[in-house]
Amino acid sequence: MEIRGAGRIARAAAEALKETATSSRAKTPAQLMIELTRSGQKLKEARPTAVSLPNSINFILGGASKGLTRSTKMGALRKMVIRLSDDFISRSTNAVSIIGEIGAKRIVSGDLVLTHCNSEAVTQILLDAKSQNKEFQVLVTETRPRYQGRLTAAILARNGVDVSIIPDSACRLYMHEVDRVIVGADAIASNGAVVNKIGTSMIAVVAHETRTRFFVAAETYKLSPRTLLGDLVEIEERSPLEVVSEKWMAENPGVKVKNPSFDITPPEYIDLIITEQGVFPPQGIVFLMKELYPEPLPLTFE
Ligand code: RI2
Repeated sequence: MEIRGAGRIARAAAEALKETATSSRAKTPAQLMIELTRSGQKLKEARPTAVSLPNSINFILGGASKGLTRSTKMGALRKMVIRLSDDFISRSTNAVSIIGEIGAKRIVSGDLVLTHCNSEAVTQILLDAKSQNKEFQVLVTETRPRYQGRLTAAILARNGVDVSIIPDSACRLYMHEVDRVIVGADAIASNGAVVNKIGTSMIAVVAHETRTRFFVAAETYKLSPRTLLGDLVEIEERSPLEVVSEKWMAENPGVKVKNPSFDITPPEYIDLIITEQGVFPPQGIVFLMKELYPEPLPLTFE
């Protein structure tokens, strides 16, 4: 949790593979590929829900194994992995900027926008809108149990945005005043369902009730191609100590504590998914997924 946000996690994984390639003592390209695959596997296990993580690793290692021939020398393989990692990182930061540009068009002066948790893509949209001199207000949920909403609120306030934090449970009370909700995504399934920080789906239901627009801002490496094969996105279950203290648990041994980190918002609660490739209704996301991941399944994702 020192590195949070699905985009940042993916870029950190790319940096880690670059580091493996640079510092490896492998003697042959085959040994280096084994080492990189092990690193990739370990990285993938770090956060099971954010699909940006395996997508980043598959982009780099898939690219390296495609470019590898019998005559490839160690130095060339190292360079290839470094180049692919840098390529992923720059595509990722570029995607966030494009999402900012596209998404800002949907913010108008006078808006009250609600967001949940801390998403780089959402923050970029709000900061772009602010830099276009649009005057709007933002409500940010606390995002229990780890309060990442405070990070979002602090960034927005530092940049002159009129922002208030509200308890997660106050969403329904304010929703009738909200013009649009914008949240990020950790994974998007082939049916357009969005996996994001716990509480997102509850906000979506409340927005649906008041006919408030509900947007998702996500780079395309948040699309989960495995869901085309019928796989489900695993929901990370985190420590109970994020919810209650060790002392409280010891004093109340009969109480179990559950702490899922993400939930799933079905496509019917989502108006638009804003990506760096354009805006899509959730029902159209499957076509984008097939275009971006055209290779025969399931070999690509092993
Ligand atoms: P960006 C975060 O998860 C939040 O759920 C956020 O909405 C999502 O990743 C996307 O964030 P966590 O890593 O990639 O804080 O837009 O558990 O920054």
